[in-house]
Amino acid sequence: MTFTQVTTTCPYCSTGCSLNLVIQDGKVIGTAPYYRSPVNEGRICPKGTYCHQFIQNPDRLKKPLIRKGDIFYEADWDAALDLISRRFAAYQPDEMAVLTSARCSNEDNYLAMKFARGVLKTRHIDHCARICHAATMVGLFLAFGCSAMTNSIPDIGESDCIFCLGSNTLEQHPLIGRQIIKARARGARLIYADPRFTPTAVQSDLFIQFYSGSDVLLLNSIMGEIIRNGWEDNSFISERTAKYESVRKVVLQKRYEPEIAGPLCGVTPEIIRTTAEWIGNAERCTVLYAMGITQQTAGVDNVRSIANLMMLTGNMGRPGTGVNALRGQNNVQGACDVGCLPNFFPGYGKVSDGAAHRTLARQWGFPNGICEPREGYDINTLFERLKGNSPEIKAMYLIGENPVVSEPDPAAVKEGLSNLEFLVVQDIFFTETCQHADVVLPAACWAEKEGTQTNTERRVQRIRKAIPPPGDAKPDTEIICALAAKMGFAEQFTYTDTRDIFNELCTVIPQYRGMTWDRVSKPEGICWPCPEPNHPGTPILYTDRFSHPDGKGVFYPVDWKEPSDLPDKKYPLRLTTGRLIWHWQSGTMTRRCKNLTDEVNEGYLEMNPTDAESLKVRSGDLIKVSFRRGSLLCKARVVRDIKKGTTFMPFHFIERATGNLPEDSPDSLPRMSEYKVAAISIEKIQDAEP
Ligand SMILES: Nc1nc2c(c(=O)[nH]1)N[C@H]1C(S)=C(S)[C@@H](COP(=O)(O)OP(=O)(O)OC[C@H]3O[C@@H](n4cnc5c(=O)[nH]c(N)nc54)[C@H](O)[C@@H]3O)O[C@H]1N2
Ligand SMILES: Nc1nc2c(c(=O)[nH]1)N[C@H]1C(S)=C(S)[C@@H](COP(=O)(O)OP(=O)(O)OC[C@H]3O[C@@H](n4cnc5c(=O)[nH]c(N)nc54)[C@H](O)[C@@H]3O)O[C@H]1N2
Ligand code: SF4
Ligand SMILES: [Mo]
Repeated sequence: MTFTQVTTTCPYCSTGCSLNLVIQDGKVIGTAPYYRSPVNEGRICPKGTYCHQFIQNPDRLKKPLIRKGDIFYEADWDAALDLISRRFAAYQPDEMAVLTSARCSNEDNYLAMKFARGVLKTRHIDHCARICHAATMVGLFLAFGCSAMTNSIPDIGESDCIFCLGSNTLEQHPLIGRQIIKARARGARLIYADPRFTPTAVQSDLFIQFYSGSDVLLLNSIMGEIIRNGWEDNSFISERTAKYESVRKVVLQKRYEPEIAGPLCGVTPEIIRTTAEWIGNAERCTVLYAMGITQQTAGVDNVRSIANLMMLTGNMGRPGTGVNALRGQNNVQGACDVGCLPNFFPGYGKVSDGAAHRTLARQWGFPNGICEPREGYDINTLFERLKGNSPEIKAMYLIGENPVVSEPDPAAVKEGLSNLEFLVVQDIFFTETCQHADVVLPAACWAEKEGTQTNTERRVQRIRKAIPPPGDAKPDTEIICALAAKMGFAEQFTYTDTRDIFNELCTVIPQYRGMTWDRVSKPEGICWPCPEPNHPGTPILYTDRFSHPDGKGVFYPVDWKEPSDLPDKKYPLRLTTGRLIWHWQSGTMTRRCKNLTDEVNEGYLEMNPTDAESLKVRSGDLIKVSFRRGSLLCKARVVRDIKKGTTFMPFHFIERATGNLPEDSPDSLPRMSEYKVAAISIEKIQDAEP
């Protein structure tokens, strides 16, 4: 019996662990540790361990499908691509939109972006970063001039004080969680703020169990305490930052004193004082945050408050410090870097900047130019523009996203998709979103193609082909090149191999310019910025200057505002939604992995025993959860780990889709959706089965 092993990067979270796929007789039969990556040093979490199980699932899409009436018929590639090219050619650029995928490689996303802006010439391109870290992109750009995670994963283990809020790191980024454990073993402290007592809370030295939506209140109160005690870093503030006074004034207001702010957050004043003391006196403090911070109306405010706190205490630009906005999907960082955003070109050149536009147009050499130099619509605006009788957007090319499950208002998404005159969906499975398509294209999955992806710490790493794709499925890059060729742009889309695409994207992304395929193929990859061929990469940002032209970090005063959908008499409880360690997003992959579905395979609502008792609900009872915009049925799970008044639902299960959340935030800057704070009511429908 002979086995071979192929080293690759895990397809799930942005930690980007390396692992080996074990192959026998042309099939991937398991995973094995690969010890040489500094990211995970051979360890992987349950999703990584069983990541091979969905690859060979019989449900994989194997042929292009074309809809006639209500039925999808199998077609060959030529017929499918002919149809798509004819249909796309009939629309004006502004009538088309492309959604790309944080699941896909840099090369896939780069080509999808080049196709959108160069072939379709549309401005409308976006992907799920919008509903994930858009608040970070806006907030950290304003504060530091760049929105990326500041330090590296191994660096977190060097911290003395880790302040983790709105990130359930041990479940959602388990191998970053390992760095927390490493740091604690060295004597570091973990302060953890979350409405739920999660597995990350179990590790904490101080647990701040506060109300969802009160982050700015908490952060301002902590900063006020730090300043009152003289724990701020005055030399850092004066040498490296601007506009401090405005923040000082805001956080010293009476309303942020621990005695007043504490009870409003749902914690004691002592907890706030201790937090301030630990952060204010730590030699090296780092912040880890994720969706608990960004997926709120106040997302940008939350992010800017965190930046304020870290500048206030001089915890930037050194080992063990920084603002570490943990990205979500395996390649959401890369999809942003290569320009799959309505406002940025590759490398974050502004779309509306004439010079950036001219440079890209020249580099690509499309004879009839590229999209106009104007921002396109983000994903939320797109779905809005799809409403009604004569929607503005008429055709869409949707690659590797499942918005019917992942957007906050599934009914509106379904309506929008069915309003399209022409929808192409490219996926590895026939998803809930595919049901609305006119053409479905079968893509190869990550184990069936070569490429690179960029993890949360900006580390560009390789994925490698282990087996061929099933049936007629093809890598996303090949599909896009074939379609571009059909539409008359073969010249701009001819590449010898994936390496050739990578070489091109390195020439248009300044931060990647010094990278080569061989360099990123090494076990440690390379963290951007890597501007020149001999540059070693940059694991820590802002060591001597921030990315603003004057090199300064910018403070910004933030006052606390209440979340948009607060509980009232009719909807007395708060709902927050999120994830479980066992499952991935809309579940297309992990719900096809037996070892993971054996753990959990059904949605539920977690509630506190006191709330449950007053509603006469017990674990296992069927309940009706009502939102302002709709309702759903699910089972209750009564757990002590959640704060009274707050409930939690995982969003992985379509049958229990957590949609009907409040619409996107009125804060028009990042257009994030309010996934973390919604008001609900609960009604018992049926007793648990005995
Ligand atoms: N297993 C698994 N891992 C994943 C994913 C997955 O689907 N499954 N998805 C990936 C993706 S795309 C992302 S973006 C990341 C997300 O990673 P996380 O952000 O860590 O995950 P969430 O469960 O969405 O939310 C984190 C925590 O925020 C808390 N929270 C809720 N409301 C508030 C609030 O108002 N304030 C604060 N401070 N906290 C609050 C929740 O209780 C929850 O524990 O995970 C990535 N990793
Ligand atoms: N209620 C609630 N909803 C949420 C969130 C929440 O916390 N609560 N979080 C939000 C966040 S942070 C995110 S990031 C979004 C995620 O939203 P989505 O991106 O829509 O979620 P996924 O399920 O990861 O969808 C990815 C799709 O890509 C397909 N795919 C996988 N590999 C490939 C490939 O190689 N090629 C192609 N073409 N397709 C592939 C998968 O089968 C799947 O259908 O969800 C958001 N929705
Ligand atoms: S921590 Fe993330 S990248 Fe690492 S094995 Fe688990 S899911 Fe994969
Ligand atoms: Mo995400």
